[in-house]
Amino acid sequence: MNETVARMLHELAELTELKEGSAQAFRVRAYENAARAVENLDRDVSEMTEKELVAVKGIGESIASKIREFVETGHIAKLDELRAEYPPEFVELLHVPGLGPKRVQALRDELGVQSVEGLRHAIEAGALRDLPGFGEKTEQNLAKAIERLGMSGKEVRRPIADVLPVATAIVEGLEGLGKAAVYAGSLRRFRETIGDVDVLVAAADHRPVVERFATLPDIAEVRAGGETKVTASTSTGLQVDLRVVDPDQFGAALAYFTGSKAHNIRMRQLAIDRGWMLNEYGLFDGDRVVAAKTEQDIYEALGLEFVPPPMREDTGEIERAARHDLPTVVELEDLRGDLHVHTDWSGDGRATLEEMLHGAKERGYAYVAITDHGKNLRVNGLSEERMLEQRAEIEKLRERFAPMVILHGSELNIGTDGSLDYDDDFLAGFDWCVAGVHDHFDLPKEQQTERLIAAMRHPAVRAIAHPFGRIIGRRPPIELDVEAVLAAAVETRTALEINSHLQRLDLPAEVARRAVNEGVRIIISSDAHAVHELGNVGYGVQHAQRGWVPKQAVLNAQAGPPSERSERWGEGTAAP
Ligand code: DGT
Ligand code: CA
Ligand code: CA
Repeated sequence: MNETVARMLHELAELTELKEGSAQAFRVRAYENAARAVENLDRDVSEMTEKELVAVKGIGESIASKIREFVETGHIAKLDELRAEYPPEFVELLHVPGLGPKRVQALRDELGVQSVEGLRHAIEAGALRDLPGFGEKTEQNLAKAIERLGMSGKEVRRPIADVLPVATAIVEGLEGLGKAAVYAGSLRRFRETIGDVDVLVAAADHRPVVERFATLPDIAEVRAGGETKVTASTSTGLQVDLRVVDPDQFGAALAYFTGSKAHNIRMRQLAIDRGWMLNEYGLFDGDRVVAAKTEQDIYEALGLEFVPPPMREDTGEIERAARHDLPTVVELEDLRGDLHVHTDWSGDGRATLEEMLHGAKERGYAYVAITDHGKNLRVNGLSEERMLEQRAEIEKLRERFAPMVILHGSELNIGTDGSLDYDDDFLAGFDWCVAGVHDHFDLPKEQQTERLIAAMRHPAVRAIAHPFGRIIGRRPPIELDVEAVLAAAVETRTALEINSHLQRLDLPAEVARRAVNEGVRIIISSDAHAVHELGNVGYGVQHAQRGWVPKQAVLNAQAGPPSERSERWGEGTAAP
């Protein structure tokens, strides 16, 4: 329940900002703080009284009563009111880089723009260049942003970070009504963007499932309903398809609705080659059921190795699975440490050093690197002095957390010329540093590439954090000569990160796949700023599977902490 409540509070913040602008900035902040507080609670809000809620730091009386309202009724009247005033297509305008509440309002009031698609038309008609506060340059920038992020067009896809929490809440709301409730489709394959959510429930009796589904807090409207198949949409306009299936046919339905369509077509052809038939009800030889109950049964009956869902895109996995030669992709249990973690020593961290170390220890890690921001990050970087203080603090904690090894490092900022935050002597004092681009995302390709490679050449830089700097659907990737970057990573033995933050998932999967083929080392990091975010590596792992990343290529899947510069990972063994 906490995640759902936090999501509602974030939405309240966003819509309040849209409506009131800076006049109500304190209220916006209050919603944001409360959302954070709820995310970090270790109790479920549904079990807390209003009084207990108010006692939580960051939650005031008015918000506590809204949380109780939501727990009791599944609605927040204030939120419903704001949603009616600002429909989801309109709110999406806020996510166009360069647009804020003020500009969005102006677009609506002056030009009648109601959606990103509407904005695109207005730009094409040249309507923005004479609008006060906009101008020709802004018009061009907005056009470019919309195009690069693929925000408009017939098929609207949403960033996975916006969809996964909703889908998870829906699936949780359906638990206990049958044998299993899961999401399938592109979400289970962990695509970066999602068209719609496909939910499957295995239950003999479909009625209670369909009834419960319609009452879930996230479901706003049921658009088309059959006995076992319902299409609905959420309060933010996301489509959700529900199917209730016979438990004996669950595996067949799961395989079918997980897709991808291209993967399914190949599977069905394999069945036909054997004189069988494959559909969402099972694998059949005439009337005889060959397999239906589990996905494993179906893959096995077709002579295939089981294919992890993120790999089901028909990019070679069928052939490899038929030869029983799929690469053994990294799994969550393989991770032995986390090499990119923040604390409240830099201003954006929300947990203390000790809390983060506890969290790492509880995950059973053999090692963890504390990598707070380098001093050039103006808002919250650490001076040399503070870094040394932190190092002394870590020294004191080492024994307590043994045998977990604590590395002291930093997330360095790569300057436009590839320079780093501290002088070489100081940098040499760290155990492990990652370095990332945090500004000047618009440099031309050549300069951006040189910048990254220059940083890789520095001996203190052991990995490049979130190499493309993208925020999925919000900020396009920086332009890089991928081939040159991968070659430099091999040459300098610098690892490339898969940042697990759901909005980043950076390296992109297709680049990760190329990287491991070249022998580049990968780290899968949480980039956690709070204890619960250490668990985000679960996302990073699924994303890595989409990039066919094998365990051996992952530096933090190795037993001990990285001590020296690592070998090219594939040396002496065949590439996956
Ligand atoms: P999305 O929603 O665009 O992000 O992507 P998916 O993959 O979730 O696509 P969706 O929701 O249209 O369909 C869910 C799954 O159902 C899809 O991955 C495979 C299966 N499916 C849908 N249409 C077809 C079809 O025409 N043929 C086959 N073989 N499978 C299909
Ligand atoms: Ca879908
Ligand atoms: Ca669908």
